[in-house]
Amino acid sequence: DYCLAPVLIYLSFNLLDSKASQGELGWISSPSHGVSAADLIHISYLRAHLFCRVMNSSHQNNWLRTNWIPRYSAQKIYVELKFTLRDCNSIPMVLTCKETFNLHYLETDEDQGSKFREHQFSKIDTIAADESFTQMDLGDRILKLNTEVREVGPMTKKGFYLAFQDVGACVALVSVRVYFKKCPFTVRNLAMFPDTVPTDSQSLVEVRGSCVNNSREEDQPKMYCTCRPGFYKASSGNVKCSKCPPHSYTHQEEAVHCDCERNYFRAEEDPVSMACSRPPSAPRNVISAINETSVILDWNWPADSGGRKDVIFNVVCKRCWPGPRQCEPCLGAVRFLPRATGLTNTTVTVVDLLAHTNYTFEIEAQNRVSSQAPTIRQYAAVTITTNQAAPSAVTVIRKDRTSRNSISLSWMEPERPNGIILDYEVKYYEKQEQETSYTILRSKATNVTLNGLKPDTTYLLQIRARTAAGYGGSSRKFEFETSPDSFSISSENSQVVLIAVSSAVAIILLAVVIYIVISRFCRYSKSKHPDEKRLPFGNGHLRLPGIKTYVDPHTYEDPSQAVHEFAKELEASCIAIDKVVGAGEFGEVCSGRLKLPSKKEICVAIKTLKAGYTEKQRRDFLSEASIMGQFDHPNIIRLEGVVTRSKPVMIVTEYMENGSLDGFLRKHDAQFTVIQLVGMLRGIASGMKYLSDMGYVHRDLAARNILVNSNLVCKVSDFGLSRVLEDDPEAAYTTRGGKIPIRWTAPEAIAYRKFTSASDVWSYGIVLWEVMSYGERPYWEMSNQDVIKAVDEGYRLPPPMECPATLYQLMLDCWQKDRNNRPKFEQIVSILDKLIRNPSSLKITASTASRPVNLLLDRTSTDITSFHTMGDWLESARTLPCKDAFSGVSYSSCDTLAKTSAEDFKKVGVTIVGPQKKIVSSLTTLETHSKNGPVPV
Ligand code: ACK
Repeated sequence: DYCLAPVLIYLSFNLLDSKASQGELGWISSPSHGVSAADLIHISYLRAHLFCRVMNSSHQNNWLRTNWIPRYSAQKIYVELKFTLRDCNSIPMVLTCKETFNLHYLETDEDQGSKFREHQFSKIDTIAADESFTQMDLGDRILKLNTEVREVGPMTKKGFYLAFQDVGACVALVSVRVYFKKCPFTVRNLAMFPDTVPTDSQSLVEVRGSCVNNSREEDQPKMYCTCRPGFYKASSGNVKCSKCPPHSYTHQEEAVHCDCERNYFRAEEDPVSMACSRPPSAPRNVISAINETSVILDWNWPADSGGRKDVIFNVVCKRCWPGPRQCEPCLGAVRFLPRATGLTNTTVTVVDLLAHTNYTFEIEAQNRVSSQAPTIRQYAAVTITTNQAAPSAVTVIRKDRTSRNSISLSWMEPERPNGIILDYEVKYYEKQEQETSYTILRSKATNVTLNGLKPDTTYLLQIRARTAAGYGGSSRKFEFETSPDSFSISSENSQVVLIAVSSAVAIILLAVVIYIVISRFCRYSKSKHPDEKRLPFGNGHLRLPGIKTYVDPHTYEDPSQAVHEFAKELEASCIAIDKVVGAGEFGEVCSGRLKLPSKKEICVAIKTLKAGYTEKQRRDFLSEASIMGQFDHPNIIRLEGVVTRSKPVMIVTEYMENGSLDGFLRKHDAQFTVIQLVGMLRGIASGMKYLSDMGYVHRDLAARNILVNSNLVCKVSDFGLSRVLEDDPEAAYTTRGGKIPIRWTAPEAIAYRKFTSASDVWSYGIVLWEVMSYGERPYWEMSNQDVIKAVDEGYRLPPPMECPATLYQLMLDCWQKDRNNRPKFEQIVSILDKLIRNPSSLKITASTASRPVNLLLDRTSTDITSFHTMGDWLESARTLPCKDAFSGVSYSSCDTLAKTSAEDFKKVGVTIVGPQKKIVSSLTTLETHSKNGPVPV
């Protein structure tokens, strides 16, 4: 038996850690208005005590005193301060400014409460900002983050206070940690070593030990109290030193944490066990898709995210002119959707840009340590030129009729309208008045009659058109005179009369010919079965007796015939366009009013086909109307009609005041009751049931394609054929060449384009998730490839925050790999109906996984993943009666689960809320496991 003499490790023992305290520290300040614990501020990610009275008076003497700190066995204590100190040069017009503050202490045998006398304190040191500070760029202010450690002692009394004296600096004290070091009692190799508190931290302390009973001493047992370089120990207790995490080091012994390597940092809330990280590199491959005066920017995740997952993007817009560095920040009118800063997705839409203007967008990547890094911005830039222009000038103006007091004019639409012409501005004045007084008239039509003119007077007139892009150029000045005679018909006008008469004759002849052709064709059509001119409905859908089936407009030889079969032709004069509400693939989407003869005026949305379209674009555009026109359901957007016989070509639908569901939910984050959300979801499911009954497969069901009206009724929209996906910015090309909105699409549809109502059910599950997370992007910033891979490997989106377990179960059911196991829309409607009737079934929430840091791949982030079998989980939850009751039970649907009330759980012995929730989560997960093998959720 013998004793070795190895090394013992110093551990540091905290006497005070301000950061560890969640609430108020209760420190006192003097004078009381100087600094107080209430002066807590939040700077970037930091919480700090602030004293900054540099503007107040030239003499400052502010104190902040800690509570009484018991000394225990400490002899030497260490005070570690983290603070930021404002650079005096950066503060204009200050009365007083220091870049230091003082650290004091006072030893006492007992707590003196709030009694504070500054002269009793002894100064430990003047604390100045370290040279090697890091900079945090907070807008225009530069604050410097410092860490300083001071050693005090040996101490003799039972406890002590620390105090911070500010004599006119601007300091934010971020944290105060007070600790001492000791090698705790240990038994090693048959020798016992007592608690050893060193009086001096510099040298190794020799610790003498004694042999345990029944062992023999050959040499006196000895150890050394130290902590090896490269290792650290963050907390007290009999645990080993840990190796410094990546990108950190310590050269000193007895380290309580490791310092970050150069250019690596720790965010304030990072644990010391976490690797040091650095700011991300710039985003990559920025691409822009310009649509008139809006642009969609898309980029790739930075090659290096700095070792962190909390990367966000900020977009800076600059308007530029030709020439070097001729850019200035965009004005406030430019809007970013969803926003310009703090983006977690790699895309943003910028709208309301000026037409024909150059812009540069800088996309910057940041993470939580970016603020500590030297101010080098990591960004990628893209320069674009918007391509929408205001309309060109009106060039052709005709005088139709003049009288003594009036004149009637008409003109032609500008050659390049560049959008829908909202109205024309007609400006006129007496020639001899030289524009000092003029009159302005607005006209929606291309003609106007100016009344109240003086007889026999010369007038000048200019016309300009207005679109969403603004006013076009003015026409040249047009001169005309009022006549002394009333109703004199000009020679031009007699030509017009002639042209009108001959046109009328031609139109009548044409109408007669068309009538004969159509009536023959109808007779021919009626002689055949209706289906003979249509293809059977796709996707193996069986025709249900008594239910209309959807007819694919592409099966018509002439698709415009389909439009006229399913959509009502409207007169353009019945439609008044009010404003542009959005941009579609084929042109603007406007709001307006439709007034049909002998009907009430209604609000409508008007989709327009922009000028310069090809025949194919016209067909594709109108195919949406051909599809929509076949549907008649309260949860499907209603088609009012189409305008195809005049330009612009338009599709007119009912107006949905709250726009798209995704944007609507984001705008009203957390503002609805679960019942309201379920009501919306029920509507969508009911609309989808109707579509699937008709044999129509939507293929692009997503919250962005659902519209919401003022009564919160949700309606399915965005119908079309191949173009649906071409149109959708979410759709991406797959390796097989098709364009698919990956995040919303079922695996079999991605893999081999198997689009069915069952794949629509998968998408419905994603919509369900979008609704319950108030418009969160499914799978967040994961790339499409990663989404495909993860879904294929069995990962599924976690439950949104506060999501009722029943709804999460429904999502999981919709995301069954085998499409035959997914519920039908009819079942979904009935499940949701039951939930609405029995709201208590919505009270049990699924495991509240807010956005997990590691997204889907973090198996440990949700408790429901940690148990391979329900038995495992129950074992761990120590709810044995419950285990007995549940083993062998399989919940196959939300339906059954909904009936499992809190009362039922009580019956089997689970009374506390936590495990109850866990059980629900585990069950929903295990159900998925049992069907598909082990599926981590
Ligand atoms: O989110 P939003 O306001 O709602 O922006 C889009 C935009 O047009 C482009 O699609 C809006 N929109 C489309 N159809 C309608 C409609 N029927 N009623 C109201 N807004 C609509 C949509």
